[in-house]
Amino acid sequence: MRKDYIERYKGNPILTKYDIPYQVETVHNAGVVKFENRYIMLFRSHLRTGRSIIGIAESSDGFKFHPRDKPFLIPSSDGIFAEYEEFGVEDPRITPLDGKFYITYSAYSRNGVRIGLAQTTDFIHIERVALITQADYRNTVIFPEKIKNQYVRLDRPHSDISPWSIWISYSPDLQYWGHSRVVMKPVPYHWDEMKIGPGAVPFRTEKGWLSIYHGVFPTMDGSIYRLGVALHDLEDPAKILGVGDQWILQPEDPWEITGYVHNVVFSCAAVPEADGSVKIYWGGADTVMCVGIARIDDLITLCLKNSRDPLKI
Ligand code: BMA
Repeated sequence: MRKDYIERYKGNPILTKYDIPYQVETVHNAGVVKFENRYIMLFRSHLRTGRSIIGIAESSDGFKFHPRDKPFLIPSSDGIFAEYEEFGVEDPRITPLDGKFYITYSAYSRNGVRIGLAQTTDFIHIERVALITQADYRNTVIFPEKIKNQYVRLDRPHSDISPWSIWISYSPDLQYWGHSRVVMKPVPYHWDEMKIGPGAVPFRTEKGWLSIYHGVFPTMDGSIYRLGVALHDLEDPAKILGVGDQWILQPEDPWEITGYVHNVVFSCAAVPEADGSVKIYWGGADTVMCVGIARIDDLITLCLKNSRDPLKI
């Protein structure tokens, strides 16, 4: 029998460029978090320059979002951040932690792509904290709790030798990161064989941290971006308890198959709910925002009962 792990919301796409009160060409790859009984979405938009900025929208139910009149984060015009955000800011992820919200984003410049960290307490004011990687990193998610008194993140460095894989690092202060090691690699001739990267900010379950990641498969018609799921040990997230051996979402709706970049579903956010479900948000074809619902237990079962080796290639 056919099994879909994610039930797509019937009203997809939930946010597009036509909803935004200023001129943008896409609305995609958004971070979403709950804040004061609302859902806040920080979404990426391409401008006609080809460079990206980050906008903000709010919702009472997690499905119908209302964008604000102005963008939330645009490339800095000040100091070190200006130097490294010159070509745009992309793919925000939001981590609730220490009574604040930390936002990681890709900062593009003539020096490559690296990760910026910003913080807010109210989603009105935003303050940049630091640039937390060197060049050639994307897809950085910070865990929403300190673990053994350390901040923990997953990220995805680029490499000429190894297929692009998911790594873990630790920090005492969110600025200086180390003790890095690889935790998960793509599998040859598998749906994620070309590269993988962290997607949504991991969330706590009874069985472990659930992490929605993206995996890419190369075809004669370009790459296909899909979503998978992995379960990390609660006390030692470098240890992966299981990786689901199949994707949980692939491009199927017309706005996922066709758009700015075709055949892409790309997630930066998952919001767990009290009823055992999780809302998973993704960008369709780098053009629109979509949402779907999964049962957390189903995702855990997939990781534990139908698993593959996280590191064997
Ligand atoms: C990745 C990033 C994402 C994008 C994806 C598909 O390399 O640029 O922001 O969604 O490609 O184009």
